[in-house]
Amino acid sequence: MSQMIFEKIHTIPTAEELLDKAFRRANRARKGKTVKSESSRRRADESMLLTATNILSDNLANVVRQFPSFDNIPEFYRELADILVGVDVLKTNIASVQWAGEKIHELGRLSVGKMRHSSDSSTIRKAAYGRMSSIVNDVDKNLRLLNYARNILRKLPAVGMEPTIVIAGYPNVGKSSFVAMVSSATPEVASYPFTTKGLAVGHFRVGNVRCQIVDTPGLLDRPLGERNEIELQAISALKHLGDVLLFIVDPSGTCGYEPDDQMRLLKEVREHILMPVLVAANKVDLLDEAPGSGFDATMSTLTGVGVDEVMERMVSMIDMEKYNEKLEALMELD
Ligand SMILES: Nc1nc2c(ncn2[C@@H]2O[C@H](COP(=O)(O)OP(=O)(O)OP(=O)(O)O)[C@@H](O)[C@H]2O)c(=O)[nH]1
Ligand SMILES: [Mg+2]
Repeated sequence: MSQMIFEKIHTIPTAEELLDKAFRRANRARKGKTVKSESSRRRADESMLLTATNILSDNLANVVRQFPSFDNIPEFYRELADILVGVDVLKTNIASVQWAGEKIHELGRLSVGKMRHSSDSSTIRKAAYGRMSSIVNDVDKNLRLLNYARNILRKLPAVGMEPTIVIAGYPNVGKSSFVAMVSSATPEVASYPFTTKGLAVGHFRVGNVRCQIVDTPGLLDRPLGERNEIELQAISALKHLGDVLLFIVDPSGTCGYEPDDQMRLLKEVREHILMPVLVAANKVDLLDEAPGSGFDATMSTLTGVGVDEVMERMVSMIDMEKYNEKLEALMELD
């Protein structure tokens, strides 16, 4: 039960590619037709123009159709699309492409009508070709932007409706290491901050229940307005996805940040979310003594010590009753 609404958007052609394709097909439509008499010449021009018109308007309409209506998609995906590209930007560019497709359709229809009352169908066809080319060239920038957006949006993970653990914490504390250890996901792990730049979803099973775990980018303790695009994705996941949150702290400080700063972030996060939180101190393999107070669990995502216990506690914290209510609410939306 997981789907990703941007996954099926195909590569979006440039103006040049569209025009090449349309005029190539149009030329092919002429082949085989004799051009001896005026009426047969007109038929050839008509068939060329109709072919070019259809290819262009169908392809442009198809670009538009592939994008979901941004007003009707899950909040989580709308927010991500807004962070990564801008929903208004997307809508404006889609509208331009739609307009171009309709304009070309109309132009083709009118020009074919004109041909029927003219002795010079070829001039009419060439004039129509010229105007179509300029309409398509005008939306080249829109097509390119939509293709750029498509390449970004299709990388978003599919998020299912399964019970969900979201991981959060400062950069470099071991979030991805934890996710890699307990689930099917293989996130990138590295010894520098902001390694994780987007969201990743892994799966695991508890008995016969399938759950998912969401790895998020690191968050710094700072005002919302100063957060970068990478952090905003993490916040979006916190707001919309989790049934329970694992907040990882690195009390060793090898992540490059003070434990006090990390604890301040925890406080801020708690103020903004409703789900239960488990606070785990990580990298205990580096500590000589117990990691101080404020932690519900300790672990090392390097050696594996304590990881199973953290996982068991997280799963037991998922309020299945609440989860089922959420699921029912989502079903009703469909
Ligand atoms: N000693 C020790 N190192 C660890 C442990 N867990 C993770 N690390 C190391 O800490 C660094 C950061 O780990 P990641 O899992 O990439 O951390 P992250 O929180 O996902 O980082 P960002 O994605 O950048 O926010 C890596 O070099 C890991 O090998 C641990 O328990 N002990
Ligand atoms: Mg990471």
